[in-house]
Amino acid sequence: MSVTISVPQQQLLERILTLEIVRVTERAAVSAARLRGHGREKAADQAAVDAMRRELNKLPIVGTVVIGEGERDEAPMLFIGEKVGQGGLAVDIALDPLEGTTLTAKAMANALAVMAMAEPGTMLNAPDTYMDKIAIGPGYAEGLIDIDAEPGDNINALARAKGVKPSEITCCVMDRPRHETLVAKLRKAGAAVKLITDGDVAGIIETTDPSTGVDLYIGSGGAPEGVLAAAALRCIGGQMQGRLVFRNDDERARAAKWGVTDLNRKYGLLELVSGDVVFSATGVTDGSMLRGVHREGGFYTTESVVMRSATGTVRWIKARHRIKDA
Ligand code: VTB
Repeated sequence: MSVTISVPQQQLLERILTLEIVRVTERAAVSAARLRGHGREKAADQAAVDAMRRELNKLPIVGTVVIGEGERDEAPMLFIGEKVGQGGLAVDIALDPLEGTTLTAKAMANALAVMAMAEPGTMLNAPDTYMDKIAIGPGYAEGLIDIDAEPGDNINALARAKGVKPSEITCCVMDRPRHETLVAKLRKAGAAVKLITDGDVAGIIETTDPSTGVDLYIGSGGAPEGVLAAAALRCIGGQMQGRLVFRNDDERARAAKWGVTDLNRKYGLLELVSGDVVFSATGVTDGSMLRGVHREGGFYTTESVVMRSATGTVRWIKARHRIKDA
């Protein structure tokens, strides 16, 4: 049931939700972590989906999944359009209960449980296609990098802005044959390239954290993941651009169904996520920014990051959960 609430109450609820949403990603992470290293992508994803849905349904929200596990006919749960929550604040939800199913199945670094909640109608309804993405962390002049510029020009601009040589710039790129030319161009410009097998939400967030050593993210990955990463950057700062990539008419039709009219549009950060947003991620496997789930004595420990765009507050939350309750 939806209730009408006044603006101050709405803000209060949004603040409360900032801490509530971490429970959702924590639970998803703990559930998926039980299947780390077992080679069962689907089972790990399902465990995360079930847990996330259970927790979402406890929140005081009227939530609509706008980025989820897929369309209703292909995803029994957390499908696009699914309503979740107990009733309360109306929010749109973008989620990836297990970002990095393969990373989890192989017990490799950087698998996350991820979710964002935003004002209704303010996140791009990204179809399940690829998206070309480019991102850097905060503190640079707006427009320093551009998805349409030559990779070498972006490297030079970033190196100049940082006051370093291009050889001191590190780019994160997904290790895919489709990126061969891109990687060659980045290296020709003198940059170092850190190749990742999966998980570009983490790859993009890494650009915001100097301790990761990643300065620029570039390349194509999932469009839904692009919106989730944009939600994080809206909170933590940074720049990002994206453009949907269509491989066939079926994908173009999907885009049309979600209201995308200009198929070649270049989306800026504020067009990917325009409204106030809260974002939460919990580590499933150990990663560059978040430790994964560990078993210590009678507890599971989790590490999460929760952020809010309205204030730019970023919280790292370590928690322990009694195993018998988890
Ligand atoms: C992308 C990326 C994700 O899977 O969707 C990728 O955005 C799939 O890409 O972070 P390929 O089709 O090239 O394998 C992830 O890496 C993990 O879900």
